[in-house]
Amino acid sequence: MPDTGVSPRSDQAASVTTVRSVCPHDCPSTCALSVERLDERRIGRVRGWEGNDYTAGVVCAKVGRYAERVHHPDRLATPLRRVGERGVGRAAYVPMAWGDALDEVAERLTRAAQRYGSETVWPYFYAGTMGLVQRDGIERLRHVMKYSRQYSTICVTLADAGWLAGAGVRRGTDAREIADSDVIVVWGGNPVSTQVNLMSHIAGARKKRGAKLVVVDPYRTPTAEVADMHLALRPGTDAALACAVMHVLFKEGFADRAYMARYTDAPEALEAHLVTRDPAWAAAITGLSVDAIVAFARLYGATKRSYLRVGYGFSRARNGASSVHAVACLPAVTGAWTVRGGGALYANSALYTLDRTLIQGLDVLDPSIRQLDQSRIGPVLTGDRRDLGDGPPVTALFIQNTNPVVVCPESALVRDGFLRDDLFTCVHEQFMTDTAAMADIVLPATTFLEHDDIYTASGHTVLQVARKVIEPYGDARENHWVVCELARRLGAEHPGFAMTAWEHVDAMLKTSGYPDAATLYENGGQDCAAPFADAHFLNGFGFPDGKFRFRPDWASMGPDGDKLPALPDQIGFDAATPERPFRMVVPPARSFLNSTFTETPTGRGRESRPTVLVHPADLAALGFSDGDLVRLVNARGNVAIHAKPFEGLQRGVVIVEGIWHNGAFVEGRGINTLTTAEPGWPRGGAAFHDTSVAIVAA
Ligand SMILES: Nc1nc2c(c(=O)[nH]1)N[C@H]1C(S)=C(S)[C@@H](COP(=O)(O)OP(=O)(O)OC[C@H]3O[C@@H](n4cnc5c(=O)[nH]c(N)nc54)[C@H](O)[C@@H]3O)O[C@H]1N2
Ligand SMILES: Nc1nc2c(c(=O)[nH]1)N[C@H]1C(S)=C(S)[C@@H](COP(=O)(O)OP(=O)(O)OC[C@H]3O[C@@H](n4cnc5c(=O)[nH]c(N)nc54)[C@H](O)[C@@H]3O)O[C@H]1N2
Ligand code: SF4
Ligand SMILES: [Mo]
Repeated sequence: MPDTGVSPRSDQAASVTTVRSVCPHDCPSTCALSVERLDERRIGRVRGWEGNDYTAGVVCAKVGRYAERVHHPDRLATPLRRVGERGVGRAAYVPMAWGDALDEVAERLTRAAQRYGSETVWPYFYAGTMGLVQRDGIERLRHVMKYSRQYSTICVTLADAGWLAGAGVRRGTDAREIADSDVIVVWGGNPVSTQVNLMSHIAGARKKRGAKLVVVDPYRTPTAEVADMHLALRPGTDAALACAVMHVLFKEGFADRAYMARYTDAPEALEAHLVTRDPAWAAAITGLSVDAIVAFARLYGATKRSYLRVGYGFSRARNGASSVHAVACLPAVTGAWTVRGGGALYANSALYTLDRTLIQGLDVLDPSIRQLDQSRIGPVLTGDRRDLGDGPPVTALFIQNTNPVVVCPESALVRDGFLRDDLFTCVHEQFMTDTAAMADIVLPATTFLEHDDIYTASGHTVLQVARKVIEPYGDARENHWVVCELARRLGAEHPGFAMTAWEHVDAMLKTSGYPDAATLYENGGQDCAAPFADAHFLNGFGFPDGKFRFRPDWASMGPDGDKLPALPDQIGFDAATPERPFRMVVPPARSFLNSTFTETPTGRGRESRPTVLVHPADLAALGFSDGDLVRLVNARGNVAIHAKPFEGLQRGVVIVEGIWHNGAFVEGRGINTLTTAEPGWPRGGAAFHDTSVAIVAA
């Protein structure tokens, strides 16, 4: 019998039901949820839905406690008009009616476009919710109105480029096959913190077959802590490690030459190229020992049942695409792709063949309209001609689903831009974030529990839909409604503005050849997993000749393709210098999701305060002790932060976890003050972990 998605719970009052939903956050897990509905306005506990065999009943602690967020007393309840200074927060605003707020936003966008042309308006969004209707509907408004386009570079651009350079298509071995793996390598990812379900699949393989877990990460993350082998390399040196591992694979007979002859482009050239990339060479670059590199290569090479989980962390440097490509070559050398439990997964996004035309208004996209780089919002708003070209300045922003004042690099520039007197900003948000606090008009947004949507997943293979679980908080409205109401006032015409969110879900599913929305909901989603031979590329990789590329065509991928090596190799990055001797990595915090959950009491409580982890010997050499306030400095600015000794990293490397809001820092400047907005190679992408700093007294 199909699960209707709603069932009474026997151990609670009759009115308490559990309703299925989907976690909307920007996380590869896209968990299938089972939400306790206490009444039409309140939820209780959120659990993983057992009916999805990837989620398998597990969710992270922060979403388990979602009641804290959705019923938070600081949720935005009404539209607000700013009457005080920018950056102050709630005290600077007074409530206003929805109709007045939308009228005013529409009028300001129209006036800006009349003065400077439509490209002066920049609708700006990212992934607060990953639901396709609520996230991407802003694109439809943009394209109809010919507003400046957004090149979305903040997250996956570099990793995508690196993976696609070799494999040609974004899919890989199903994570459920980990049950049959003997070695699992988590490279540049921290699933204990950032995708907890993966850990339950890994735990299963360890228990069942004694599988070994290897983690490659510059510091001892919670995932590295539970691993059998942790390679704590210097940040940005992954390509050197991958090359040396391949050197050993070739030299010690672990390379599968028959596989390579059939499935790869240039095995002989690769082997010849790697002769000089031996473990001693890589040891000098990575800071790892020769023994550790050889031991890892032998462990990896000894079985074809090796599952490589490619994380995002090591792609977030200017050389990140070449690092990802080098690492992705490993299973193509050993032929791990040929067996169950073997191969690699970066993302499964190619499995969902959805027609997004109606939601995104792709039918009216005008490619001659300029495209601005999302991660370069600082330079864009401060008038950098590299970004604006000979086009007009950006004088109006309409923002949904993202918190750029906190999450974007070079945040001092971002802040300067938002403070411009001639800039009109409207932010649609759930909370008074640092970005909302810069807005002229703030609009209150629903959470995923208060609206309908459809969700793809990158870490698993199930396409899911979710319906509203409770009524919206206060006067909060969904993104889709706001986009349609603005369209009406702006005179934007498109059939997509006359449909409900659920109608969009249904229409997209039907035109894409999937079951309709109601059926998908009843069935708890649709598993889009590729057959074994496709998932393992036994029918070829994503190129016309079906061959994995050891020698990628970087030049065809973007304007900076010429900066990348012909065959996997270590190339330059923001190396430490005598003036800035520390390499800084700024990875996610376990209790936050980007800057989301920094508002919840347990999120904040668990993470305590912004902290820089420094090797004890470095801390002592600098003359500081545990808990001292220090200053991290580079050419982009400085950040005062408390220091903590930490042994789980190399000397010369420092870690600052979490995207704390700026006000959590003693001097109000957040960590992205120090990160660079220089685009990665070959086609952009934010390089958050590509930073060198000095540490001085605060
Ligand atoms: N709890 C929590 N979960 C999250 C998020 C969060 O903020 N908090 N963010 C979500 C988002 S948007 C994303 S994109 C994913 C990110 O998920 P992940 O795939 O985990 O990627 P990152 O978080 O960028 O980085 C993970 C690890 O990469 C390491 N790393 C940094 N530089 C290097 C390097 O040069 N080499 C190697 N080998 N490792 C390096 C970092 O130390 C970190 O431990 O997680 C999502 N899930
Ligand atoms: N230092 C450092 N900076 C980083 C990273 C890092 O690792 N280190 N990671 C980078 C990465 S990978 C990413 S993806 C970006 C993420 O950056 P963002 O996409 O900005 O992610 P969040 O900070 O979670 O902000 C999302 C906002 O959307 C709001 N929101 C959620 N749902 C809805 C909705 O339905 N409607 C509306 N209107 N709003 C909604 C939330 O309240 C939240 O404030 O950050 C990047 N910045
Ligand atoms: S692990 Fe990721 S997808 Fe799952 S509930 Fe937590 S944030 Fe959501
Ligand atoms: Mo991300």
